[in-house]
Amino acid sequence: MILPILEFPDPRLRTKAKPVAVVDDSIRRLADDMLETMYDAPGIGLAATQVDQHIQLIVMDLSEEKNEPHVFINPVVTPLVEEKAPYDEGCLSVPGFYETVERPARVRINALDRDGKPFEIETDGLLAVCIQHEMDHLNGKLFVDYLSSLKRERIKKKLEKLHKQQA
Ligand code: QAP
Ligand code: CO
Repeated sequence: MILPILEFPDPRLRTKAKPVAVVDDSIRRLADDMLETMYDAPGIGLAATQVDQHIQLIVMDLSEEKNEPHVFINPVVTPLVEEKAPYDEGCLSVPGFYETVERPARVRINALDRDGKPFEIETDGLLAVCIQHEMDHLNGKLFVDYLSSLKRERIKKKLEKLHKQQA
């Protein structure tokens, strides 16, 4: 089932997600719906916050063929280096806007998979960027928060105008 995606500046995007207590079928069903929603968009990552579900759940697929779905439950992300790397980021909740954001270049990810089994990855590149971007969603933060207030306000006004036209 394709779920509606909240768009900036919707205040619900500022909600802090709660940990998943038990990885059961309802969580797996939500993860599957989020993957379907992400592929349909199309996007490479989606946090539960963006579909108005305020639990610590992220889905991602960075593969060319869009055949490598990944699920991260209760993720913890730890920077491994002080060095920061720039990346031109976008977001399904900020459609049509891309801006450069700098984040720690290498991170460790600890999370549960869709079976509730813990795993650990150390990574850099796009996976490091994407997991940090999605973790921010679970904490109510958006990539536009890293921009100047002038840039953020411009994006907000343009999206608000589009939302009014759609209403
Ligand atoms: C987050 O973003 C991300 O503006 C995932 O019109 C982005 O999937 C992590 C999208 C960049 C790392 C680097 C954005 C689709 C998709 C748009 C996405 C749009 C249509 C964004
Ligand atoms: Co996003």
